[in-house]
Amino acid sequence: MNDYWRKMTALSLKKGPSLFVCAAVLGTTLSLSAPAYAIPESSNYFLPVVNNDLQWVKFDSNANAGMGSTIDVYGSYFALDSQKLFPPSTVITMLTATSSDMSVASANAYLPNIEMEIFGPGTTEIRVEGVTAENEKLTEHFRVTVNRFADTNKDGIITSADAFHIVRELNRNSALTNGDFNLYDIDRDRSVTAADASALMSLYTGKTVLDSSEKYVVTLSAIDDAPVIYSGSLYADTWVTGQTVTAEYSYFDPENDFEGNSRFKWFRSSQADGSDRTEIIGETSYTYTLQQADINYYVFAEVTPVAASGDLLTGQTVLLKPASVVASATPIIVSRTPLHGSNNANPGDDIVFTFDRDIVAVPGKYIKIISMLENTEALSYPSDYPDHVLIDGNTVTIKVLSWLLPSNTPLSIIIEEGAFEDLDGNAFAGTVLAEWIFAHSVGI
Ligand SMILES: [Ca+2]
Ligand SMILES: [Ca+2]
Ligand SMILES: [Ca+2]
Repeated sequence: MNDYWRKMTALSLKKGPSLFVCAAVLGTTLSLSAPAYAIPESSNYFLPVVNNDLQWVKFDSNANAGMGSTIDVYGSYFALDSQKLFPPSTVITMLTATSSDMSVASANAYLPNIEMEIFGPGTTEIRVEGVTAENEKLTEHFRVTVNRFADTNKDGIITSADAFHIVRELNRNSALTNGDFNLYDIDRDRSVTAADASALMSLYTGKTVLDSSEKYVVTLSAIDDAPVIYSGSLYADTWVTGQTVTAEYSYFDPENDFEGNSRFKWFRSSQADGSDRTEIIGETSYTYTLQQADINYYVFAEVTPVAASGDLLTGQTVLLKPASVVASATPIIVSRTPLHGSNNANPGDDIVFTFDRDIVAVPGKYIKIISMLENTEALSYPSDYPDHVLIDGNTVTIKVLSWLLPSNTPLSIIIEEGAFEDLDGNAFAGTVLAEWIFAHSVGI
């Protein structure tokens, strides 16, 4: 049992629930990996494995200080800790790792670790995918480059040109990447000097026997990934008009590219799943204030993550769903008689309107009936005038009007703002001229 294996077991026991996942994964693949764990092979690559620019991984396999994942090496394998890749607050329930070129290296995941085995020269892309408890996928790509030892110019063969390459780079005083530094350090003394060019020449001409025939130099480097939105939701104190809805979410970028100007769109839909949603034009902030037009609709947001830096700035758009249909904060009229626009009302009929909730009349406010032809007030009652304005729960009935109203003109009903309020004191917004018009039948 080597250190890696011991560490994994301890981690699994500590974490409890993940033991299950870990055991399940191991159970299916142990037969393949077991020999490597049980009897560490001699390595086919030189230490250290170095990291050019992966943000979540330490400088090289010798490094212990700092924030990133250590590069744990054993035999021809090395392993990385995905807990250093994903945000600490994020619970990853499933982890997979794949390699684009299995002749270079394989990749496997044993939550929380990612394990690579080196096979041969070349470059492979490793894809790591973590699945959250909400089944959202967080993806990271990076590159594993395997160079033949001493192939400093990376043409696949070892010749005197590789020694000259080192000399040229020294003469230019080039700033070397971690990986190139490691590759040029032929005598493995952790510095790159003319002695490395000499050692390489000796190796090439056969003067020196160095255990190099099948050994490699391994370098990790970053591939940019687009940012991701996950754990998103819409928050509102209550889903009523006038309230502010906020798009809340987590943002992830494997290269730690900070969030730039992520984009927001808002929609309303008659369906709880948003299937028939139409865009609310002009709303592009991460917050949105619920409007009268949203009443009885569901309001959605689409968030498109945009990174401030990187090669892939824009990620996948995510739909955020509301907790509830939108209600009116204040009483609204849901039905009225006569209907708006009708031209055959019976002058003897009562005028009736019904609210979406129980209401009471507020003293000092008026209901006015306007004669549209002359634009004059045909009638005006206080809303708390029980002789003519009857209130029953959520219904208001204006009684006995036939001999008071002109029959030769369209009529419009104006209800003053605040003429009624619900039992919590939320005032009715009122109706304005022409919002509710009807006419009596001709000839009466
Ligand atoms: Ca990446
Ligand atoms: Ca050296
Ligand atoms: Ca990125």
